[in-house]
This record gives sequence, C-alpha cells and structure tokens, in this order.
Amino acid sequence: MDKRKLLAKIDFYLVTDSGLSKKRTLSDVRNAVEAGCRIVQYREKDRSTKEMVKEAFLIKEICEDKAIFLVNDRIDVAMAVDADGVHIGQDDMPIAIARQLLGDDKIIGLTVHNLKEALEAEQDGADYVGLSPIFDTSTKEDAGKGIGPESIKGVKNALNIPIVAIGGINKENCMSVVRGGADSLVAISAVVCSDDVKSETKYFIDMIRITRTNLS
Ligand code: TZP
Ligand code: MG
Repeated sequence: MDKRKLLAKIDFYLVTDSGLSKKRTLSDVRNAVEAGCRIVQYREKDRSTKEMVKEAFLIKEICEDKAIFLVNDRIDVAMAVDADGVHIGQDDMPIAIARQLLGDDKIIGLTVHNLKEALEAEQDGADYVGLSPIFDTSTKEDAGKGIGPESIKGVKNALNIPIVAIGGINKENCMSVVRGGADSLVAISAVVCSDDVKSETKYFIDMIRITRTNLS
C-alpha cells in the first residue's frame, strides 16, 4: 500500500511518549489507531537500540495499512524495521542524506520553528513539516516559547506540503490550531496521560473534522 496517499488524509497525529504514557506505548498506539488515527510517530529517547527495534516492529504491525508509521530521529531503526519513514529535527540528519538512505518512497517529516525553516524544508524535499511549538509546553524541555496559532497561516499559505502543529495543544485550544490552518495536530500529554486514549483520540479527530467543515 502507498502510505504517501494517507498523508493527504491525516488529522490527529499520535507521537508516543513512554515517559508520560499511563497505559504504555503499544496500548496507546493500538487505541489511537482503533480510534482512526492515520499517522503514528514512535518517539523514544531512553531505550536501547535493541529494545527500540523490537517495539518498532510491533508498532508497525499495529499500524499495518491503517496508519503511517514513522520513527523519530532514528533513521537506522526506521530502516531496520522498514517503517514508512522518519520524523527528524533541525539538528538531525540533513534531509538530502536521509532521503538517500531511505529512498524516494519513504516519508520524511521535519520540525520547523518559523517560515524560513519551513520553506527550506519543502525545498529540501520534506513530505510535511511539524510546526513547533504552537503553545508553551513542558513535554519537551528545549521546545522554546509558543509561537501562537495565528503564526500557522503564513506558513500554510507559503507551503504545498502538510503542516502538522505541535506543542501545548489540548482539547481547549485545538480548534484555534485548525482554524489557524494546520492540516494535522499532535497533542502528546493531552492524549497519552489519559486513562482512555481511544476516546481522547476520537475527540481530537472529531473536533478537527468539525472545525474544518465549519471553515469550508
Ligand atoms: N516537539 C515539539 S513540542 C513537543 C515535541 C515533541 C512536545 C509536545 O507535547 P505536548 O504534550 O503535546 O505539549
Ligand atoms: Mg529530533
């Protein structure tokens, strides 16, 4: 299956966080995918490569043909399990090299903080950008100050690739992010710290779709 086609359909985007997760990563992925989430990023900062590869294989199985499966930072892990792609940051592997390693069929997402980085990302061949952080967040220590949902529009208008909003997004402010022009959004703590990841994911998916419909 061509997972790239799914990129046009993403709304709620799950990023795993084993440190914050109440029910553990595999359960979070299973529940989010069951709720209809179409993109999952395995983000793991504290595990051995061996453990990551093992867990990544299991996540890939859960995502199957239902959701895009990306690995954060670790291009080696993504290649080891034949994931659908990677999500990398400004200080990670340059996109051109990541592309050479992964091939044209794989999806590469890049974190950007402003319009300049976003334009560069598209030019360099990113398949989507993660615009970060929209609001202040304590989930990522070095995320910086929130740029505000009103900053999304300028990036959206300048780019042809999807914009994924991330950072401090919750049930209360998610509508402003969609109204701002985000194609998709990540809400890590709002979802993985909950007792019911499935219903929280469903809430975000429904809210994104309703807000989009009201905009059109
Ligand atoms: N990248 C930029 S902000 C962030 C990451 C991984 C953390 C987002 O977490 P939360 O809990 O949704 O604010
Ligand atoms: Mg990174």
